[in-house]
Amino acid sequence: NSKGVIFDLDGVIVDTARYHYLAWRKLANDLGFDITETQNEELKGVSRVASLEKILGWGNVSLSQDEFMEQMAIKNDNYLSYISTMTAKDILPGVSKVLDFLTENEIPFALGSASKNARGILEKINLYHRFSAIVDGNNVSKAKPNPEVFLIAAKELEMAPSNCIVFEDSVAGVQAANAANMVSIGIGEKSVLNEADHVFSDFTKIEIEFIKNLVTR
Ligand code: B16
Ligand code: MG
Repeated sequence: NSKGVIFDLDGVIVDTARYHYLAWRKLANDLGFDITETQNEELKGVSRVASLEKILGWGNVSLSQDEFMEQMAIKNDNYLSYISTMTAKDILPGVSKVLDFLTENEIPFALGSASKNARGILEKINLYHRFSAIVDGNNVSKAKPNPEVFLIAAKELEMAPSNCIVFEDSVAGVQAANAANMVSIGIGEKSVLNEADHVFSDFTKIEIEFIKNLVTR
């Protein structure tokens, strides 16, 4: 088979985006300001370091290098406590059906996430062993919208980038998939993800027939 599929994690397979938001919001509040849902869109798919830089800019707060590292650690601890009880039940509706179809048809799939917590989350939700390759925040040096994460995933799948299909919930991730010359499928709002080749509000809206057409083309 000549096609491969790459999944983002946060906001695509599980709804961890809202826990990232809660943890960042708590950090901002503790520093004396607030962040909005709209600002949060700009944090999706963005690395931990780049997220904190953006947030501090919004709040007009400057931190020493040590304080910066400390705030990142606090945010991550809070995030990890929010997701500590996560199980396979937290896999978003419609996702398992697509993974099962790919497995049954021997279409390899990879993870392409900005998160350094990706492997831990995949273990919690019992999907770790299902992926042919896992590329996460520990494996890349250039954050989305740079295509690096998806290009490494394609290489590990032994697929040409143009034969890869990417599922993404973030603007930065859709841009990364497009820059990698892959088919981009946005999961979320059409008005936000208008650069994607296709957009669905969630996986329950995706017919298996649609996936079949993409991977057998
Ligand atoms: P961590 P994804 C991204 O994951 C999240 O969308 C983003 O909000 C988060 O800041 C980033 O991972 C880094 O996560 O702090 O866990 O390393 O959407 O690319 O799967
Ligand atoms: Mg995401």
